[in-house]
This record gives sequence, structure tokens and C-alpha cells, in this order.
Amino acid sequence: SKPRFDYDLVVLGGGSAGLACAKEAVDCGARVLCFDYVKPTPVGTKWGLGGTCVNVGCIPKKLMHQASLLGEAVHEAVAYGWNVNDKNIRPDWCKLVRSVQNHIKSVNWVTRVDLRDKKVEYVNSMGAFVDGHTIEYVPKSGQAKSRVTAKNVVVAVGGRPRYPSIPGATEFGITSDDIFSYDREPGRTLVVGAGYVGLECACFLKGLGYDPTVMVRSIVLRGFDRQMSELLAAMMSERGISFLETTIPSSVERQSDGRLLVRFRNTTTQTDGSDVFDTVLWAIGRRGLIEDLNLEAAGVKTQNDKIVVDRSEATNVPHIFAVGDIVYGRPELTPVAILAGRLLARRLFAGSTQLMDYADVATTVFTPLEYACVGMSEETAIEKHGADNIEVFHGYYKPTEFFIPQKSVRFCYLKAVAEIAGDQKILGLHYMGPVAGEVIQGFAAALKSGLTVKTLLNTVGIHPTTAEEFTRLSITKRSGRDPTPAS
Ligand code: FAD
Ligand code: NA7
Repeated sequence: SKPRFDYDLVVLGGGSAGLACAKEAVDCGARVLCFDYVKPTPVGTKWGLGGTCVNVGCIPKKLMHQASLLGEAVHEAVAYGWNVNDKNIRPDWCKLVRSVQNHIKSVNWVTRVDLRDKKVEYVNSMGAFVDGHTIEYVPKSGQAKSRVTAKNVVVAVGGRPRYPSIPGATEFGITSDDIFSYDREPGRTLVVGAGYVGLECACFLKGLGYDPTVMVRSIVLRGFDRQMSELLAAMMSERGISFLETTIPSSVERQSDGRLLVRFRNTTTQTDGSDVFDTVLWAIGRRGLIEDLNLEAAGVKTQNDKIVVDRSEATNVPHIFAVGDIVYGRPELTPVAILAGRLLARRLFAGSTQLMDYADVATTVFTPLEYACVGMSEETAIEKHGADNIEVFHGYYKPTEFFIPQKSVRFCYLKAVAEIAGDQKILGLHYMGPVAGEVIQGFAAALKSGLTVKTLLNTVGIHPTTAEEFTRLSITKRSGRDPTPAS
């Protein structure tokens, strides 16, 4: 007999979460349709299949970060004996953008082929609810609207950068959605917002030779460990990145010479100021993309611009689920989105009961010295366990490879936040230095397996690495001893 619904599952959004969920559901034998559509940015930037991570997030960000690190490495190479003749080495921005975009196009293509191979039906359109089981869409521009029905719907529409509501914001400003395909040199850039996206953009721009200024409304890296965040900001200042502290923008105007006049207000001193930039980049956070979904028709509950779900990713409507950045109160990270999407598909179509565990998700801020962490910040540990019940081990260290080019080691620092009693179970690890993500990833698995200080100190290090510093932590904050190494 004809099934009641066209599909077992319709997925709205072909980003990290949606694609992982759709592919896994097909593997579990479900009939799946996935919609993905990208609305252009105010300045007209658009991109292909795969969502934020591939097109305007993690991937292009990491490539620009690498480009910026290479600039630094070229200068270090001289100290290591390389003959680098041209001391005024400058990057070719347009060539970098082309290389980055070519890589993205190849990933878009591989993603498309993968969907075809896995037999996931894909429609390049915006989907919206007509009712809880019916999705409406325009197949191709100009064509009449079509409808499909689904037993289950997964909303994985992600988010997009916010713009401040001040004059000139959308007209003259750009966001991370535009910078990775920007067709001219950004020049002197104002980065508004001090979340990790803002700091990372400012750092790769600095590394590429532009002159970024970061406008900070309150504190840098809200939500991260305070000591590490302040250390990171100090590291950026040492590299010549300027900060406008406790400042909010009030307007952006284009001058007759084409440059942008930004007016702003320092909320501490209550004084107004202005400055001229070539580019203004808003990095003030992201909003969930619920506006085109017509969620009211399905009766799905929202909070601000996100969707509220329970531990099984279900919304208040039992057959409608949400995963990824669109979910209220969850970490906005690609691996989180992927695993949550995959586990949901297994629960829906393979009888699994395994829930996504959102605890102890490791993350990295890709600044020139990177900062990576897993588990609790020192503040959270104190709040949860009490200051008397935690021990913080810490230390500065000197990466071997920093000596020859005489790179600053002032901000190479790490700490382990642990319970004070017994074997001292580790609650959080924080590391600032080279390749932080690579260092912390393995420790994240250890932490999830109940890592203790005792185990850590009984682990033999790999010499000479920076990660081995975690096996040598001996100084506690409580001892008051100097955490700087002698040599
Ligand atoms: P998305 O990837 O945003 O996918 C949603 C898709 O749905 C989009 O293509 C959207 O256009 C489409 N869509 C929206 N509405 C509809 C509709 N009605 N119908 C059809 N399609 C629709 N994470 C990390 O883990 N590491 C990093 O280093 C990292 N760096 C980042 C750097 C930047 C600059 C940014 C912005 C983000 C970064 N992230 C990083 C976060 C990561 O990109 C996101 O967490 C991840 O992409 C979320 O995946 P998602 O599937 O929820 O949403
Ligand atoms: P975040 O982490 O939400 O940070 C936003 C930053 O922008 C933060 O420093 C805010 O300051 C600041 N902000 C917010 N609104 C304004 C206005 N109106 N004016 C000036 N400054 C403002 O966003 P990100 O973009 O870095 O990252 C968001 C997620 O996207 C992230 O989790 C990634 O997964 C991808 P505040 O601390 O609120 O004072």
C-alpha cells in the first residue's frame, strides 16, 4: 500500500547537522529528502551546499589562519638559515581568496557527489512548514510551489551573523559571511565584537599585514575561562592589534574618498569618538534562521530566534526535531552538530536510545598562539565545587622551536583545573600555544574517560613537544610559587 507520507524524514538545512542526519537516516533505511538554500548576504555573497562550516566558517577560517601563520613562519625561517631575500614579503589577498574559494568549491562538489552516492534526495530550495507534516518549497525560481509530506522533520537551518541596528550597518559593513570571498584587500579593518569569530578574524587580518582594531562591548571571549581570555587579549595586543575597550558603534558613513567613517561611544568614559576604516566587519554573534520556516504553522516553540528541544532533540511537537546551531542553549560547533544529527537519525530509524552528550566538548580559538580547552573554566569549577575543593596546576613553558627566532614565550601557558581530593579528577584543561587544537583533542578523550592528575603525571611525555607540558604540571596556584620556567 502507498505510504502515508512521501518521506520518512525531511531535513531542512544542508549544513553540518542536516547532512549528517540525512546521510545516517538513509543508511538506516529511511526515505529522506534534504533541503538546502542560502540567502545572499546584504552585499550579495552566496555559496554552495554544505552550510556554514564548509563555506563561511571553520574551513575558510582555518585556511586564512594558516595563511597568516605562514607569514610569521617566513620571517622565522630567516633565523633558521633560510635565505629569504625579500624582507617586505606581502600576501596577495586576491590569490589567497581564490585558493580558499577553489578549495570550498571542491568540497561543495564532493558533498554533492556523496549525497548522490548515498541516495539522499536533495533540493536546492528554501523549505517552510504548511503544517506539522507538510513542507512547501519553490522547486526552481519562477516555478510554482510544491509540497512534500514527511513522517518526521528535522530542522537544521543554522544561523547567520547579526548586524547592529545602527545607521549604515548593512549598507557598509560586512560579516564573516563575506570576508572569505572578499574581492579586494580589506585594508584597515574595524572588527566589532570580541567573541571567538571576531578575535580570529582580527588575528588572521593582522597576520596578513592589515591593521585590525577590535571593538569590545564588555569583555573578550564571554563564556570562556577569564584568565585564559585575558591572556589571549594580551597576546593579541603584543602583536599590535588595537582594542577599543567598552565601546559600542553608533553609525557608519561612507566618506567621499570611499573609506568608512565609524562613530562610536565609550560606555565607561561616556565619550564619543570616531575613526576611519577601509572595512567594517560585524562579529557580534549569530541569529537562528527561523524567520522563513513558518514554525507557527507547525506549532513549534522558539526562544529568541532559536528552537527549544529536549534531551532527545525533540521540539514540543513530538515528530519535529532540531539539531545544530538552531538549537537554543547548545554549543555552536560543527562536530557537535554532526554527532547530534547522526545520533538522532539512529534513534529515529535504527532503534538506538543513545542521547547526545553535550558535556566536555573541546574547542579551539584559532589565534596566532591558539587557545584550546576542554571541560570547566576555573570560574565554573569554583562555582560548582567551591574554591577549597579545587586545585589549579599551571605553568608557563618555552616551546623549543621558539628559541632560535626568539619568539615571545610570554603567553605560552597552560593549566589543569582539578578536584583537590583523592587522585584529583581533572575538571578542565586549558592550553595556549602552538597547534592548541591538536594538543587538546587527545586530552579531551582522556578527560571524558575520567582523567586524574595522578594519571597525567604518570604519563610519559613525548619530547620535545609542547603537549608534554601537561605531564609535567607541578605548580599549584595555591602554593603561590612562580609558574615561569627557569630556562
Ligand atoms: P549550518 O552549517 O549553518 O547549515 C544550515 C544550512 O541550512 C545553511 O546552508 C542554510 O543556508 C540552510 N537553510 C537555512 N534555512 C533554510 C530553509 N528554510 N530551507 C533550506 N535550507 C535552509 N565550528 C567549529 O567546530 N570549529 C570552528 O573552527 C568553527 N569556526 C567557525 C568560524 C566562523 C566564522 C563561523 C561563522 C562559524 C564557525 N564554527 C566553527 C561554527 C560552525 O560553522 C557551526 O556550528 C556549524 O556550521 C553549524 O551547523 P548547522 O548544520 O547547525 O548549520
Ligand atoms: P559571540 O560569541 O556571541 O560574541 C559576540 C560578541 O559581539 C561579543 O563580544 C559581544 O559582546 C559582542 N556584541 C554583541 N552585540 C553587540 C553589539 N550590538 N555591539 C557591539 N558588540 C556586540 O559571537 P561569535 O560571532 O564570536 O560566535 C558566535 C557563534 O558562531 C560561535 O559560538 C561560533 O560557533 C559561531 P558581549 O560579550 O555580549 O558584551
